[in-house]
Amino acid sequence: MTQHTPTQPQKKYVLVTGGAGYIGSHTVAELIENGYECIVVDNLDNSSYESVSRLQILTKHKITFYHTDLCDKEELRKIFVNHNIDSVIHFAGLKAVGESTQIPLKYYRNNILGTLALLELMQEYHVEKLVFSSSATVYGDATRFPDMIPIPEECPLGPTNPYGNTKYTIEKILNDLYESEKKNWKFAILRYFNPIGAHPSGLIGEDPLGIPNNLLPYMAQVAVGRREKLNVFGNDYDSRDGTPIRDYIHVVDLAKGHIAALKYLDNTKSEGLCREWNLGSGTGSTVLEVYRAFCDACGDDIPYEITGRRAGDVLNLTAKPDRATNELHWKTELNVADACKDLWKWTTENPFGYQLKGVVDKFAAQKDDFESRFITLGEGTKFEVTFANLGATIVDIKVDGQSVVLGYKDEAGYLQEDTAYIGATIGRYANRIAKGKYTLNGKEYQLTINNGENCNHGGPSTFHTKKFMGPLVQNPKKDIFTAEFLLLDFGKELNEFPGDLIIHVKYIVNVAEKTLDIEYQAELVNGEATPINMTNHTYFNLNKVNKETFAGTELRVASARSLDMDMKRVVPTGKIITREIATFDSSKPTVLGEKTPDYDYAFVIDENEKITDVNTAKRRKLTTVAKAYHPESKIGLEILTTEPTFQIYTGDWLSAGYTPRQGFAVEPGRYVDAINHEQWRESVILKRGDVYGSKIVYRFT
Ligand code: UPG
Repeated sequence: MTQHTPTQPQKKYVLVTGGAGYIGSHTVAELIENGYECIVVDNLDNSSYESVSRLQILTKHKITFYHTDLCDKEELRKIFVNHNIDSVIHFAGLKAVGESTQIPLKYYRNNILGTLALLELMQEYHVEKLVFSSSATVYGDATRFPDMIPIPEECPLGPTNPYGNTKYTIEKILNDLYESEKKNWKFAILRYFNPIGAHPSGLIGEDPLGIPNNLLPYMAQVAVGRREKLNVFGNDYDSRDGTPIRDYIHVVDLAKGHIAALKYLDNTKSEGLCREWNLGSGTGSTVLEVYRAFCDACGDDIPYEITGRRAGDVLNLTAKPDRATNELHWKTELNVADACKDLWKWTTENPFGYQLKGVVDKFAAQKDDFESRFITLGEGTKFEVTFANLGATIVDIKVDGQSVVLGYKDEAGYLQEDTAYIGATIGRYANRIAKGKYTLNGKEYQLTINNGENCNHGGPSTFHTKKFMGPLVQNPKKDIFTAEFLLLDFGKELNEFPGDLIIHVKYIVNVAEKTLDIEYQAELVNGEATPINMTNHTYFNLNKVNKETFAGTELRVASARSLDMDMKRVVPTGKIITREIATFDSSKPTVLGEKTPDYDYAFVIDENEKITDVNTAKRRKLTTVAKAYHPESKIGLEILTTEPTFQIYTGDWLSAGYTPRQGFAVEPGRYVDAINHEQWRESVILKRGDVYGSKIVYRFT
């Protein structure tokens, strides 16, 4: 007998070609917002993977990415083989009108052949729905007709440049294909008017390479000083102020038009269809009107000069958007002022778009593996830090060109079985949980034992083997770089920790101050509560350039008060004792020798403070907990944290290609095994609706 179980609504997989580009990336954001799953394919010819990386942080969603050229049919085929694609939104193509007149063959080859390969594969793999990114450019100069402004879809077509001809040709191909197999195909052809603006988050926007052709990106570059002045191409047109009229449409509205079209294709009763829709606002604005709106948004009258007409420009391109309103139930909701405001936010927060000076993709596990990047921030400065997606790991820190931490050159190093968690983000639960057991909300959990009789650093669900999404890399101020990683820790596979977590790891690199701030944040999005305790597991050797071990390192700590340990079971007894270690007011530091002293103890900043809050970043001040200095390299390190305890480990069990005492770790965190100690327990239980938070700072001198 067939068993019927209630089925969840099936997610739609949409293949977005050109999804890393301007309109594509905004559409991916809307698709995810509307519950679709996306696969992005892009040759990154005129776009950057950063947009995809940022989209993952923006949407808190994994986006599968292929660095593939549509013209490479066999590579493209892999996507159809690997995924169950339901529909395609096809943006990929070259799009500069002026350039297309210079290199028409490249435009025809790229735009037409790419589309043919895509359609052939869609036919072969029975993917029948396509939304095509066409353009108002297919109408050419609609003012050649007496009554075609605003422009309806019925307006005769007549593109006037090779780029427009490619869009026109693809429309024809789609029509011919539909005519040949009417029942098989559902094609929505969207003719865009002038897309402008950026996502209101300021995280994604238009990032033209070289000198921008279009009005708004050009003005934005003038406003941030990258260009001297705006050239207004002619004020002798027959319009209210003599400058040409265009139908400018906010890119978010435009993106929403694609969702409307996709839903139309999903829901239409027709067996097949091939139909065009204008996506415009229906309102025309002159160049000077847009100029004024942009100056209002940026609070400055940017310089401009009226120059001669630009070849190929026409007086008026305004849409009649009624068909989209009536059939797709879509219309614009934002205006030119909104677009200018959002463009200004994008521009000021990303004056050089996605390309940041001082940020370098060092190497990935293998070419084109964008989930496995090693990204260096502050390249070429006196403080460089390299991060990996794997474990949101600190791969390297260079102070004045000298590496001061342990790390591997590729991912394989980090995935060795005898891992020492080098540089990694530790979670969901850092440090030991006695016998790997805990109870929460009346339920008993047994974790995998991986350390004596205990579970250390979260066991098999540990973060150091997980690929974090992102990073979102920004350069918000001179000398400051940030990299934000995100992990969906939905732990379902092992069921060792309850609930679904969204984990944020944000690194702030200040190259002038030589500081690295680490901010952890976690939010429970499903389930009632979970134990949590995060830290970073960097091993330092401040004298690495001179010696293999850290011997000679002078160490001081904030407090010698330390958790008493049951040394047999390697878990705290619950008592606090004093250990022999130099504190800040000691006359002499503790010098770490070749063999001794060997520490693997947690120290307590203030044993009288009752730590109940799961968010120390919010409630507690940053406190310096340890200071280290090596007289040979003359490099100093100070470690600050909002956490109440810190583990000092002199690396006496170092493994995975390293030998004992090549690096020492200082791991701030909650009380060890707090989940099993009533007096500490509250600080490691994250409940639904609360936010876990903590902060660590590494400051070098
Ligand atoms: N303009 C200037 N100075 C500049 C850039 C543009 O005065 O530096 C004027 C230009 O003359 C035109 C208006 O601004 O009147 C808009 O120009 P632009 O932003 O280049 O857009 P369009 O020429 O209208 O073309 C855009 C797309 C094209 C698309 C078309 C659809 O580039 O691909 O087909 O909009 O309407």
